[in-house]
Amino acid sequence: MKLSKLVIGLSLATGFAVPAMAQTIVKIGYATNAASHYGVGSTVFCDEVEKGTQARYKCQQFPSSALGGEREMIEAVQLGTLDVVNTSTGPVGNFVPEVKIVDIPFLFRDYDHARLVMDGPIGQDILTKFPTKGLVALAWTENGFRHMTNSKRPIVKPTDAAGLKMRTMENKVHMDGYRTFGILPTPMAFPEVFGALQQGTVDGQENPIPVILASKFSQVQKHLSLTGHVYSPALLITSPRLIGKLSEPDKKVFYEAAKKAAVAQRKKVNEDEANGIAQLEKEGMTVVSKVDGQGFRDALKPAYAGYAKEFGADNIRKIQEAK
Ligand code: EAX
Repeated sequence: MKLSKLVIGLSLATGFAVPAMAQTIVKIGYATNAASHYGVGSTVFCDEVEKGTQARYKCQQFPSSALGGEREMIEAVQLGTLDVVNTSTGPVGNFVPEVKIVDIPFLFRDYDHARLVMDGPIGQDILTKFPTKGLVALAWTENGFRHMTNSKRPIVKPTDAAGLKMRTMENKVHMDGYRTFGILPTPMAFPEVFGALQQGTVDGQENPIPVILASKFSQVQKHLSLTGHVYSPALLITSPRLIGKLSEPDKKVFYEAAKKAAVAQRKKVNEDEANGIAQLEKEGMTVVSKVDGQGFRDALKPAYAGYAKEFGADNIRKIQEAK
C-alpha cells in the first residue's frame, strides 16, 4: 500500500494527526540553463532522488549561475549554504589538486576514451580525494570537448590564435597550455563571460558546444573553430554534511541518482554535438571544422614538459594509453 495512503488510513483510524513525512529540500546549482546538458543531468538526479526516497528529499534547482560562478558554488557546498553543484572541473583543481591531471589539453582521444577513463579506476580513484577537502564527489558527469570562439578571425592553426585575448576558466593547467598557442589567457568566472565578449574586454573564449549553444555565444562571437583542445569533465559534488545525514539506503539512492544523471548528461552532450554546429551556423557563426590539430599538439610540447613534472609522465601516459 502506498505510504501516503497508509498515513491517511492511520490518522483516520486513530483520530490522531499522523505527522506528514518530513521533507528535506536539496538545493542544487549549475552554470547553464535548465534545458542544457547540466539541466538535463541535474533534473534526472533530482527526479531519481525524489523517487528513491519517497519524496523525503526534494530538489530546488538553481540553473543559469543564479548562485554565482562554479568556484563560488563549490565554496557554498563546503560552507553548507548549497547542497549539490553540477560543475565542470574548471575551478575544482583549486580545491582538489588530484583533479588537475584530467584538464591537460589533448589528453583524451575522444568521448569514448574520456568516459572510459573517468568511469574506470583512474577516474574513480580521483573521486576518493574529495572528502579530505570537505567535499563528496557523487559521480563524473560531463561538460564536453572544448572549442575556441572569437570575434576577430578564423582560427585554423596556433598562429591564428596568437595574440588573441581569450577568457579561460580559473584553471592553471588550461592557462599554461593556451599560452603555448600564443593566446593571452584571461581567467574569469563564467557568469561574466557573455558581458566581457559583448564589450570586447576579451576577444574570445573556449567552451564545449553545449555551453556555446545554451549561453547564446553566437550573439557575441563570429568565429567557431572545432579545436577540441581540452576534454572538460564535470562532477556532481555534495558535502560530507549532507551525506553524513543520510541513512545507508538513502545514500545508495543519491549515488545511483548521480550515475543516472551522468548517463543523461552525456547523452545530451552527444545530441548537442550532433545538432549544435548546424544550429550555430544558422545563428550566424562561421565554423572552421578542420583545424591544424597536429600544429596545436606540437605547439603544446613545452607545456607537456611542465605537466610531466607536476603529474608524472607515467600517470599521463596511463591515461593517454587507456583502452
Ligand atoms: O561548466 O566556465 C566555463 O567555461 C565552464 O565550461 C562553464 O561554466 C560550464
